[in-house]
Amino acid sequence: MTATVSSQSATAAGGAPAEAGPRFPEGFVWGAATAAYQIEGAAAEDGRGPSIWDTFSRTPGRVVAGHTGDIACDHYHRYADDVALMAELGLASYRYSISWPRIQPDGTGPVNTRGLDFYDRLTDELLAKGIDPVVTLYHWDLPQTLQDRGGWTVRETAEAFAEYARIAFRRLGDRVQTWTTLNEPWCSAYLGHASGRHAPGVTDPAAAFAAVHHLLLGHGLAARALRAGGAEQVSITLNPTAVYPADPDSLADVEAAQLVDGLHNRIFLDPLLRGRYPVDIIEHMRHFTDLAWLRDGDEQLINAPLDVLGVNFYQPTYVSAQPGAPAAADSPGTEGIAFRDPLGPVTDMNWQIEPAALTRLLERIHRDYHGIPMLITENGAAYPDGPGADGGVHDLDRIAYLDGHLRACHEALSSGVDLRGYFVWSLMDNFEWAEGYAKRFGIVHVDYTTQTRVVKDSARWYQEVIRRNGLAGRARAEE
Ligand code: IFM
Repeated sequence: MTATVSSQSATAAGGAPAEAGPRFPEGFVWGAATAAYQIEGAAAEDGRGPSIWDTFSRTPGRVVAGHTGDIACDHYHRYADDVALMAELGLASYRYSISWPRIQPDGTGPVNTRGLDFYDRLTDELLAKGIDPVVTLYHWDLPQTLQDRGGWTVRETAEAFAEYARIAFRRLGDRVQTWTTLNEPWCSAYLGHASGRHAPGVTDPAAAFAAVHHLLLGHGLAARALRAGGAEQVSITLNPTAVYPADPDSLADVEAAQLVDGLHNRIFLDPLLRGRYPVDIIEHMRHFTDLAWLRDGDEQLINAPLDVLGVNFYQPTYVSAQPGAPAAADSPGTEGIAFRDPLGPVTDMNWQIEPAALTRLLERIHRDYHGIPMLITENGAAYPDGPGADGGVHDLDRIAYLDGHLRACHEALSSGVDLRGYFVWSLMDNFEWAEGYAKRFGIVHVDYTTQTRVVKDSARWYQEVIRRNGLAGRARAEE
């Protein structure tokens, strides 16, 4: 299904023609996203077992200021108020993740029904307020017991993941239509196993590639289990990036961009949507691993039918050839390539702001992967904002970021991309992984001492976008 889009014109009160902004297709889904470990807190409550992020955040030096997700936004206890806030903002959908160690404290074996009860309550609360739940099964909080047995570097974890998916679906499948298996396996594999900036903190390229494969295999096995259980929509969320050669006229830079695209994007997209790892990337990985983990039939399992692809987008990537350069810490296999520092405006994460890169990325995925329907499952910006003297949070820079990226989505829709919806990251400020609470992505501000929520101006702006199913017109230059 490709929706039609419009850019309506309107007449201003005084009768003068006013430029109206882009409108989104009817049924375009407006949502917000969060993840379990980043907001729930209640880390040791109701039988939850430890995850790799509990271990990692307790390890000195891993997370800014020693922050942990022990309390986070206390959403575990405040979920009803948070859902009321979502309803007030007019969200049609809410993307949350389930904490595997709440459901199976050891990753396999006994099911902790009190953990399932929490997601039952949350789901019912959402539905009672007319908000459609979109569930992610894995947003990085692997049960520590599974890590102790090898984590994502071993096949057993992929098999355990399918069983966990079955358990979660059995409990919530009567109310949740959209099931996302993994969030950003690139991060789990590369940040977790190459640079070690994320849990479990491993620094070994071979382990990173093994993790890529077992995450994808886990997705394939879980997707089958979900489908067999009757799931209506099965998806996975990736964080693909638009990769550009720093100098488009340099053949060496173009080749560097192709390799980075392969290691970042095609290594996931090709097996998922074409049933084969890209040949150039298989050959490249042989420099680091014997690929013993790749068994006959695995690629077919990974190629389980997908109803929708989740796309998380924040920033583009620019690379150039630089003979002799070591691999970038987060990107194993990129020896001889330099990643350019951001140019122009950046967010508080030092991430380059370039909305046009999102349009280009969506168009490229649409073109190369059979027009797969997509959802923007995350997009947003961190800024160091907080309540001012009047008590409000006037986050104009975040509004500008979101506005620009929504226009980029509209552009993609206009060129025929099958984009079904947009989820802002994030509903509220939360635990930003290795950055702890130092980076604020929320459209709702959280005071971590009092747990007070303050609706930022960006949330009010988003509320208005949702209400009109579109963006405001841009001021017209005087003629
Ligand atoms: O906070 C994260 C989220 O958990 C996954 N995607 C990127 C966000 C911002 O870093």
